[in-house]
Amino acid sequence: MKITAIKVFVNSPDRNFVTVKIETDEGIYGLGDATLNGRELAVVAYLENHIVPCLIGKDASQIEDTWQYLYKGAYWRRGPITMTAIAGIDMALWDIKGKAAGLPVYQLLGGKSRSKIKVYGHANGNNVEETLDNLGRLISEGYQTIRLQCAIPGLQDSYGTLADKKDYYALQSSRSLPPEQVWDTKKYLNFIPSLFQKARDKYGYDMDLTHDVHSRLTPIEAARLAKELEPYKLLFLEDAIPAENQDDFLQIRKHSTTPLAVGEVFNTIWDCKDLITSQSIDYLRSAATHSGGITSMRRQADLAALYKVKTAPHGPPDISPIGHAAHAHLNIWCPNFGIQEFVGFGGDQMQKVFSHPLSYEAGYLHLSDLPGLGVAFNEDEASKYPYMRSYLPVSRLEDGTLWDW
Ligand code: KDG
Ligand code: MG
Repeated sequence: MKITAIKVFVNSPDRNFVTVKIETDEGIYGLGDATLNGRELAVVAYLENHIVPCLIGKDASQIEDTWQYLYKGAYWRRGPITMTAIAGIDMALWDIKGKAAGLPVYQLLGGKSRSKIKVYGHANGNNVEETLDNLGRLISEGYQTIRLQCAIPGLQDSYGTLADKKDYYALQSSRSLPPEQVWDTKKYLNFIPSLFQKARDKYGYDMDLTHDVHSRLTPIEAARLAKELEPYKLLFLEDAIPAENQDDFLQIRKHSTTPLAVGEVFNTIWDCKDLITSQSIDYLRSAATHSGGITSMRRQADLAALYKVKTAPHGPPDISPIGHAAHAHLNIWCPNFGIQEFVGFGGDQMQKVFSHPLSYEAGYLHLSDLPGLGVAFNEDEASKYPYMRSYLPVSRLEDGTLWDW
């Protein structure tokens, strides 16, 4: 089966998505997600100028060889632009293989390890009361695991809160230049443990809780937070520090038994290799879309399994329904799957552009048995929503120093 054309779409139904469509001489086509929030057009250019010309006429069934060709063959390995572009191609090839076989992708991975996919939802608020109300609402919707974020008193626009936006799909997509937010570590560290204490006081210990630090602490500050959160028994503390120095996670470990999760900005197995083999993390949060696709995620999951690390794929709104479907197939298969982040299926525009194989019920996602990844992409509908320039925010300390957002 030969690749005859590769089309790259960049559209903005509710928010920007980059969609790869690979067509073959047998009439089967595959879809992949190559969305990199805030840097979408760099991936489009990489795909159109550097990848597409090399793949026309190639055998669409050679997924592994194509992955190696694009990874090793570039000489310039790794990085978010390259690995997101590779992910778009890789997912589309898995989609084609599934459709050609008449099987869902999870069957090609080895079949099901479970019947449904446990998810965690997000409870946010502009104050403690609002966050706890949202936590109560999610519990009543069946969620058994919930991420808690709250605006930090004295800091406007704290990460994870919705501010005046109606949902997550409307967040983080500023049409102007990057918005600037103010960060203060002392205010944050003095506040977060009390949020968790109030959550446990009000709702008890039956549900699991998580929290996303978004990489803003130093190792010793993160150790302090992890230690102070111990009484509230988190499922995990996410991105307590940046993972540029993988050894830094051992600092946190030395001081606390709060489980640690990291990985949403990882691009390859090399970004998590030392974290896994030193057993300094508990959950790996790489995303198929940013981490080289299904081929690469499967390898990361297998390495993690050897060291009792579970997978918890990144599931933000800036991954398209194709990327979420790729996670669902991986999650259903993966023996060491932990939990999937889930913030809903998006708004009306998205629902018209993409149809997906997932449904939510009482804390779990269910995956249909459609062949391939099971996603359809409506090109005519997508063309109604052209790309719109969009940036993630940046953070500064109160004196103006640029900080990690
Ligand atoms: O594009 C950045 C977002 O995907 C990220 O901020 C979301 O941290 C995030 C999460 O855990 O979902
Ligand atoms: Mg995160």
